[in-house]
Amino acid sequence: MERIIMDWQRIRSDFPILDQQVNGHPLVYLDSAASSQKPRAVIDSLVRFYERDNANVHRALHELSNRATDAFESVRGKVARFIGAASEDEIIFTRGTTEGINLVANSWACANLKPGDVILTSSMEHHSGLVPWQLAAQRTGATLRHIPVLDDGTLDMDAFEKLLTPEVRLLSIVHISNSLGTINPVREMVARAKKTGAVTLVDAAQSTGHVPLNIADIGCDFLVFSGHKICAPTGIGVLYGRYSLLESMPPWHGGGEMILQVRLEASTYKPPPARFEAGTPDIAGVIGLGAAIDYLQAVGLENIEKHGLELASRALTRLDEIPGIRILGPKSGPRGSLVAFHAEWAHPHDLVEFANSHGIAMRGGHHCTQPLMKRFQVPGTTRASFYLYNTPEEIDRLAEVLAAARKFFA
Ligand code: 7TS
Repeated sequence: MERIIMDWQRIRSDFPILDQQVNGHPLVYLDSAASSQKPRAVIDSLVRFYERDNANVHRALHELSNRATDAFESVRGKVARFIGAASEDEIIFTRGTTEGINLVANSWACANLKPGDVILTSSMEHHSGLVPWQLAAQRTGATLRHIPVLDDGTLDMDAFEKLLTPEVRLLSIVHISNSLGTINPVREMVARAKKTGAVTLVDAAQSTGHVPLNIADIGCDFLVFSGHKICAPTGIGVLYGRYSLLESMPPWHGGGEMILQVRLEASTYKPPPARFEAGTPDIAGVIGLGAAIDYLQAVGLENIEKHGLELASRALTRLDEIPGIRILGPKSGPRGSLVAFHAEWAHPHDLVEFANSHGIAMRGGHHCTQPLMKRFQVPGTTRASFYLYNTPEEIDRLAEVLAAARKFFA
């Protein structure tokens, strides 16, 4: 088989922001799990849109509005193909993962749940996979259950089997943990939950754009992700919903463009996806998302996945050599392209500041997963997260700076 050697340095040079010095050192950006950088192709798509085609969509028949509408709507199909959805009508544009989950919680959950019903999720969810369900449970009288996390950072699948009783109406599960790097077996979990009749939602914020994704393969009813984590602008995200479910759901936000007919007392609504997209959408964001998907697909999701795993494996090996560093999450096998750790000789915030003074960008703290920090009895962690523009040399630089930090703090 022909082996394709990817030129990751060339890919890196597609990202103008990376070519700079920070605190006198070349920037090493290791915070892509929080937000990714943008390639020139995405930045150019925004400039082009605002310089040539900018107008509101779906409203007018003038040339610019037609162009903007065509460009906007063409991305819906592109997203559907990108994630293997059956139809572009199953793609709803949101502000991001958080808004997608809140939409399902406010629309589907509030319309369908009642006292006695159970929402099953896990203890490794991002806060946006916990709080919307807490609010929905408070409003409907439903109960929350959480699948525990084992010491190795994987889900307790025996507990999952026990918690998955017929009362479970919804399973909401993160695909790749933003704090552990664990890849959860979402396909198996969804299949299992469907047997008991539960609706399923997958939080793919950390997996979309990092690994090949296919809705038909996962089999879930809902899937959410954020554009800004996959090289697209901030403020745009996607909720995938199975059409038959979307069709049965009431609107969440009311306003322009989601209606068929408005009377003073009551209104009728358009079918999905328009029903869930009230008001002027983030038109430029959608166009940037389309450019980001084109970019990622040109590099190839399999290549990006392999590169991410290579970087994470290198980081695991190099960090393991530094005394007093405890790595959270799986130590071997497949994992997301991030490594989070606790250094017994420094608080995460001090460590992140030290790294920053050497040009390295990381995140320190609870990463919006407070229950998980409690589970592992750490005040927070330091997290290095990678994407297609990172290189093995940057991992070595991270190890070098962490070794210097140990000398400095210890
Ligand atoms: N779910 C997961 C698994 C996430 O990692 C994040 C963001 C979200 C949901 C929320 O995404 P948003 O785009 O709506 O904010 N995670 C992180 C992070 O790890 N550091 O900053 C944001």
